[in-house]
Amino acid sequence: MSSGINTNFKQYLVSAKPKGAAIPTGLQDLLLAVVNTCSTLSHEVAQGALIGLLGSAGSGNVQGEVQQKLDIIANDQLMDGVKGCHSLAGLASEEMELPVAVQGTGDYLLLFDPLDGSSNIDVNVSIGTIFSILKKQDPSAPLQTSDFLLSGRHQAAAGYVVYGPQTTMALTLGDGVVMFTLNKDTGEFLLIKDAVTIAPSTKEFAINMSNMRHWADPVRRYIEECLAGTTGTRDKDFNMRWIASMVADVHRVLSRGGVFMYPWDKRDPKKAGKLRLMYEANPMSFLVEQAGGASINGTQTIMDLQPTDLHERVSVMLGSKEEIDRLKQYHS
Ligand code: P6P
Repeated sequence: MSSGINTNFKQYLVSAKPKGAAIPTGLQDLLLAVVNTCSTLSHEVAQGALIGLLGSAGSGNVQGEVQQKLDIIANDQLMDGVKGCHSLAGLASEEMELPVAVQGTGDYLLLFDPLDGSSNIDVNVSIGTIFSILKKQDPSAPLQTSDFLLSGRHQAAAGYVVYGPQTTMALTLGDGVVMFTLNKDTGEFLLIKDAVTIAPSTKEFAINMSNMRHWADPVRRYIEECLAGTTGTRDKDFNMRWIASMVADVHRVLSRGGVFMYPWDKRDPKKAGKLRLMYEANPMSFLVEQAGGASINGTQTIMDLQPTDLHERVSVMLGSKEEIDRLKQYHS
């Protein structure tokens, strides 16, 4: 079956041939389990207060952030949803300090931010699930935390599900980007775009401007030039967006181009940034690169970074290639 519009996700997985080869059945099963769980999460997120799911869980995560009730529910449901996947050696989550063995051995490692942007839940702003699937280097060896410390180049698949006016999934298997939207009447994700591309140029940037006084000079220069537009050195005027939900901001970039930035700032002596490499920056970078965009930490390509810690943070600048090339030049 060719992957036409309205193909459902299972039909897509069975028929797609990324890089000319069928998707391994173990990866198909894992992706189906993740996406089916997100279909359930979409319904629960939409019910919110009606089923008592808003507000804080009264606990903190490994990041020191207040956990929302839905953060924990999403984390537990994803763990439960994939526990039967025979190809899944183990998983790691933003919400858990240590990885969890699933089969212990197997071809794949799953990493996820179960509900990114969860501080927006209580104010009804789009949030989402981000996932990254790594190829385990030695499938037969018992799981170790170090197994997860692979660069983004080792991803077999990456994607997100944004819970907004539509529940839409973006997915890459290393051969372009596809998008599906959830038919809430049937619970099926249906293909809506089979070749997502990011325009190389843009007039739109996304950054939290309240941090401006803390930025490094190259970021400040870039944003000041965008703000000045044609009254300064740029040949166009820019618009700004900031949803404060990475999944929603990146979905906009994938949908109509743009630049998304969360750079490190001078308050952070480690020069890391806020966003996490393994289960936020890497999966989003894989999608953006596969759609023809670029993703850097200022000086380096994010997917080339060799992680040293499961929860390490990274400075993120991603989106339309011409703008990311300009930012890289300013950082050189
Ligand atoms: P700020 C959400 O908490 C998140 O991790 C990303 O989804 C989002 O891009 C960023 O933080 C927003 O951060 O500092 O603007 O609230």
